[in-house]
Amino acid sequence: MRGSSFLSRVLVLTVLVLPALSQAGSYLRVVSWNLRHEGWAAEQTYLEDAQQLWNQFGSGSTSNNGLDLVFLQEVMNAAAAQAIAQNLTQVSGMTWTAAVTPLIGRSSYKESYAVLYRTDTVSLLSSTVWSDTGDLFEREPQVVKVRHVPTGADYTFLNWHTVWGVAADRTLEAQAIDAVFASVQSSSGTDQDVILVGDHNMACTHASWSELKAVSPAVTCRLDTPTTLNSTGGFANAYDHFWLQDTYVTEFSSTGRDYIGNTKDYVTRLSDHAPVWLSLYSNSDTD
Ligand SMILES: [Ca+2]
Ligand SMILES: [Ca+2]
Ligand SMILES: [Ca+2]
Repeated sequence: MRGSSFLSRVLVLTVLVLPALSQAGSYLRVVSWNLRHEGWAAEQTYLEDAQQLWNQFGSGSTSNNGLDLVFLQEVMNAAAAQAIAQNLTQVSGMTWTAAVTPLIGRSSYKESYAVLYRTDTVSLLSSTVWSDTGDLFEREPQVVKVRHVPTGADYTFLNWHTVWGVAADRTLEAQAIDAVFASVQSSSGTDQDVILVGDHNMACTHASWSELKAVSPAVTCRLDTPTTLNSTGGFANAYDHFWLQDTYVTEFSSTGRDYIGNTKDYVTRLSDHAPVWLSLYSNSDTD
């Protein structure tokens, strides 16, 4: 009796102590994706969109399933984003929810942005739209503040779909986004981690980004790989990026283009952009 009582006390102590000792770090797994006029009649493959997101996170076919946070561009109505969140809940077995911006654009053609997140691993602190004084942007960015629940780390994302227009229009927007980045960065006394995501319609090696790169501390492009698909399923242009300040975003772990099983089928039915992924590792909220 005494022996088993001692043993059970040891077991109880072990169970109580282990969680306190573990202090495990955790990855926040992020995807950004231009879905191609999502919600229009030809673009309603919501279950397959959710399967692509959940099953193909990471650059290889054997990557582990799962992700936590998704930024979408070219959302044509709120119901489309909500439908993808519902299908993510079904595919993953975790609860997903969405926050969708109003439609944004200068003409009758407008798009929304959306953020989708797992409620068990991500707290949405705010979702707003940048106040575009002077109308510098066709689609001013969505500003999203989140907290990674397992570690408490906070991040601020700018979700942005740059104008298409002509090359000069894109250059003007690229040369204006540095002020948005710097303003959002300096407006928070508690979170330093600003990450610009989205479809930027220009390679990040283009000279038009020099002002963004010159923000202090320096902003660097952490993904430079072809992400758009031509009609035969070949990768074409490196338009989708993650921009961040290495000085602050020490949580950066890795990034890449999501694996796509059949690019011809994918470009025909799902999108002309691959999803791109970002992993952020933290133990706690540090800045
Ligand atoms: Ca932070
Ligand atoms: Ca940080
Ligand atoms: Ca689509």
